[in-house]
Amino acid sequence: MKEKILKALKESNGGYISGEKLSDILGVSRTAIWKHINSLREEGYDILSVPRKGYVLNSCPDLLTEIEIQEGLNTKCLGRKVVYLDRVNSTNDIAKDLAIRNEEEGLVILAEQQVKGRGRKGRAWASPKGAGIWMSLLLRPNILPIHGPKFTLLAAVAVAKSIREETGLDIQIKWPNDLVLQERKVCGILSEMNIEIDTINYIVIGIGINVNIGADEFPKELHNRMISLSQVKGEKVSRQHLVKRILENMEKYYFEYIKELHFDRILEEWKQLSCNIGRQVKAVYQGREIIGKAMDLSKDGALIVEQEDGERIEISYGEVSVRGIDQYV
Ligand code: BT5
Repeated sequence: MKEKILKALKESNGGYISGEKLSDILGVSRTAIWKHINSLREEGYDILSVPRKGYVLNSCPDLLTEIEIQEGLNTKCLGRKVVYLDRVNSTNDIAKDLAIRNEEEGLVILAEQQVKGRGRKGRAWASPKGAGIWMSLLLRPNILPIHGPKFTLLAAVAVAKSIREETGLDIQIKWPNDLVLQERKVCGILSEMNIEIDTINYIVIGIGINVNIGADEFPKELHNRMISLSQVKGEKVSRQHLVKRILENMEKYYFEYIKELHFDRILEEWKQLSCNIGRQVKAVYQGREIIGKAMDLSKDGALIVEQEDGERIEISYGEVSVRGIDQYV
């Protein structure tokens, strides 16, 4: 009912709508309407009531509810269903649970806070309440599992592009799954796949973005390694707008890729957004320490590093530190 009232208020486009009319359309008493209006106010909706005129919606809070995300969202699949939760362990875990229960591709999980947000290899991901985007997307691409890792690169391009479009900030991608601003991490992506020999059952793409987090809200030990969009922009950034933009861009790249399995365009965009290419990097790969210059990406998305002796190594998984970032100086 609350959502129906909100929808009616939004549809009246800044005009008044009387309690009587609302109660007629929705078939509940005016007292019930009033109670729901108060509950919406508690969530942060600024709803004015004027005698003999009715209610008018002045402004909406930056919540990531289904109704807010779906408003004006231009996608066919991603975000068709949105599960919005206040506090979860990890949005990826919820998405995986629902995937096993045959939830359809395009499902989006969003939470205000994660208490056990995860990075790769069980590392913790700080996800303070109300100030970030902690989101997981469910995809079911009908392609061979060998192509799975490409979705992390695809997501990195889609998210970086969306952040650039929404904020104008000069965000870059650090291979394979970090987005950085001013050499600090602002976003991480965690893709998890469930496969059989020749089939991908599902991929969950977890995206964590520090949006409106103040420096003092980050864990102390991460202070000098992470940053938020608002810190760099100098003002708050709309989470709603950014989520919608990500879903739209992500869907565009995803459909384009699975239609023809051409990865070249995504790779080209990835390279343009990369902070690795041309820089000194260090990695431990297959038990060997590799130090050299990042030259390029292979057609499958591996990072090609040229060592001092001229030998070129393709790093296809793991971590790569970039000189100047990651305390590698
Ligand atoms: C990642 O792992 O960067 C993937 C992070 C994915 C988070 C999303 S949020 C929604 C979904 N649900 C989840 O539970 N996870 C996903 P990795 O490359 O392993 O980086 C982890 C490292 O980043 C940590 O060890 C910290 O050093 C650092 N870190 C932790 N929280 C951070 C934050 N909020 N911002 C920047 N860096 C952070």
